[in-house]
Amino acid sequence: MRITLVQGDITAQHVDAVVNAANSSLLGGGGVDGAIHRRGGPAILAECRRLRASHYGRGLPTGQAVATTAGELPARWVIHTVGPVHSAGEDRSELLASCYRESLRVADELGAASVAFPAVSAGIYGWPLDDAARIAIGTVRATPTEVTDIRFVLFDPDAYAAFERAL
Ligand code: AR6
Repeated sequence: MRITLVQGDITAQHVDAVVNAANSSLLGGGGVDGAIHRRGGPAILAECRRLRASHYGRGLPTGQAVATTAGELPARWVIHTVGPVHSAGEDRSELLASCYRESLRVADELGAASVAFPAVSAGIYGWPLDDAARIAIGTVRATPTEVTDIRFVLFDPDAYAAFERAL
């Protein structure tokens, strides 16, 4: 498995699957989620709605992952995962680790060889960057998977620097 860091926009990545830092509703939001739905077009949301109606009536639980089409993105699939909101009073790092493990499990089910991850929970959900990066890199390294190309796509220089330190 090769892990690479890229500074840029995850929606532009030519990989088999891009991971979306979604919320439980699966119906879109800001940050990465907003960008993926904007650039991927309505097919993604349509499939998310079907998933809500069939399997996830109460929403996708935190720490889990599920795949849809990637619509008009260069990728084939979007793997939606729901990171935990950071809490100063409670250690939720196991849930954040679960996002990476479950996304890789779904990628294996799909047969995806290359996967791009954003810094899940490190934006609107308030996770401190260094901690988020350490959990992301540590979990991916420790997870057995058939995925051979893992790309962390960091939007800004601070996030890139945090992932570089963690790597
Ligand atoms: N490509 C790569 N990284 C990005 C992009 C992009 N296009 N846009 C933002 N980032 P966030 P979260 C970075 O907030 O913290 C949504 O409303 C961003 O700078 O997207 O898990 C969902 O619907 C940050 O480092 O995800 C949820 O409600 C990282 O991606 C909630 O936000 C994650 O930031 C999820 O919050």
